[in-house]
Amino acid sequence: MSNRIITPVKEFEDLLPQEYKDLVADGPFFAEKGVDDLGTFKEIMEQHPHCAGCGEALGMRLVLAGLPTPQDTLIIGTPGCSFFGLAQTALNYSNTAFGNQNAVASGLKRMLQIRYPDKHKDVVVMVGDGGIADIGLDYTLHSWFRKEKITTIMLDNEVYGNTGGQESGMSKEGKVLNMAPTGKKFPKIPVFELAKTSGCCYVAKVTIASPKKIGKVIRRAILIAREIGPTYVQLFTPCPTNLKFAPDQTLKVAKEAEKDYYPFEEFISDDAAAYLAKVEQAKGDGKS
Ligand SMILES: Cc1ncc(C[n+]2csc(CCOP(=O)(O)OP(=O)(O)O)c2C)c(N)n1
Ligand code: SF4
Ligand SMILES: [Mg+2]
Repeated sequence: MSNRIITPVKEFEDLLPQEYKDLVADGPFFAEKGVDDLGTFKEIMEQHPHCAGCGEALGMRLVLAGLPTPQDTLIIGTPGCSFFGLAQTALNYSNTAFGNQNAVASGLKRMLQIRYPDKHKDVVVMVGDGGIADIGLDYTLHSWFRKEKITTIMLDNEVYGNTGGQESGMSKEGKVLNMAPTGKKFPKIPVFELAKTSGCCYVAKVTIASPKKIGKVIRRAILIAREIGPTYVQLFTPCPTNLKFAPDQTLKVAKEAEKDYYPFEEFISDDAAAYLAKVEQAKGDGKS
C-alpha cells in the first residue's frame, strides 16, 4: 500500500474528521513505531466500547502498536468481545463466522501472495480463547499442519466474555463462572503445546502485564510468518466482568498470573531463528 491511499486530496481535507487527519500526520503507518514509542504517536485503536478495565482492549492496543507494517496488515476476527474494538480500528479488518478465522485467513493469505507476489501482506488472526480452543480448534490446527503463513493471536480471557460467562476450554480447572456454576471440570487446553507440535515455527505465551514483551513477540511472530511458516501468540487478557475482579485490578491479576501459571515462554524453530537473525541484521534494528 502506498501512503497516497491514506493521504486526503486537498479538496476533501476539510471534510475529514480530525481523528483521520491525526492518523495520517502522526499515525504508525509508513513509520517505524512500536510499543516502546507509545505516547508519541496517534494509535490505531485509542477508543473502544469494552468494559472498564478490559484486559482484551489493552491487549489489542498493545498488539496493534507492535505491528511491523500496519498499512500492509489484515486482521481477521470472529465473534467475541474483540470484535467490538477491532471493527473500529484504522486497519483492514474482516470478521468471520465463529471459529472459521484460520480457514478464512489461509485463503486470504494465499490470494494476497498471488496478487502481490513481491510484497509482504501480513494476515493476522486475532480472536478469543473460545474462538480458537473450542469452536475453531480444528480449523486452527489444520492451518498449522498445512504451514499457512499466518499469525494467530489468542486473546485468552479464560471465558466466553461476549456471551455472558460460559466456560471456555481455556478457563482454569475449578473456575466458577456465571454459566459454569459448579466449576470448570478439566484443565486449560494446552494450545501452546499443540502449536509447537502442529507446525508453528514461532510460539509465544505472554500477558498484558509485559507490554514490551508483547511488542517483541508480535514483531517476531509476524516477520517469521512472512517467510517461514505459521506463528502463534497466546496473550493473557483477563476479563474483570466475568472473572469478577475490580476493573482497576486487571494488571495486578495479569502480573500474578505471570508469576504463577502464565509465565513468559517462547519457542522458535531453527529455520525461524536463522531467518530472524538475517532480517534483523539486514535492518540493523534493535527492536528484536
Ligand atoms: C457458530 C456460533 N456459535 C456460537 C456463537 C455465539 N457466540 C458469540 S461470541 C461467543 C463466545 C466468545 O468467546 P471467546 O472466543 O472466548 O471470546 P471473548 O468474548 O471472551 O473475547 C459465542 C459462544 C456464534 N456467534 N456463532
Ligand atoms: S466482558 Fe470481559 S472481555 Fe468482554 S468487553 Fe467486558 S471486560 Fe472485556
Ligand atoms: Mg474469551
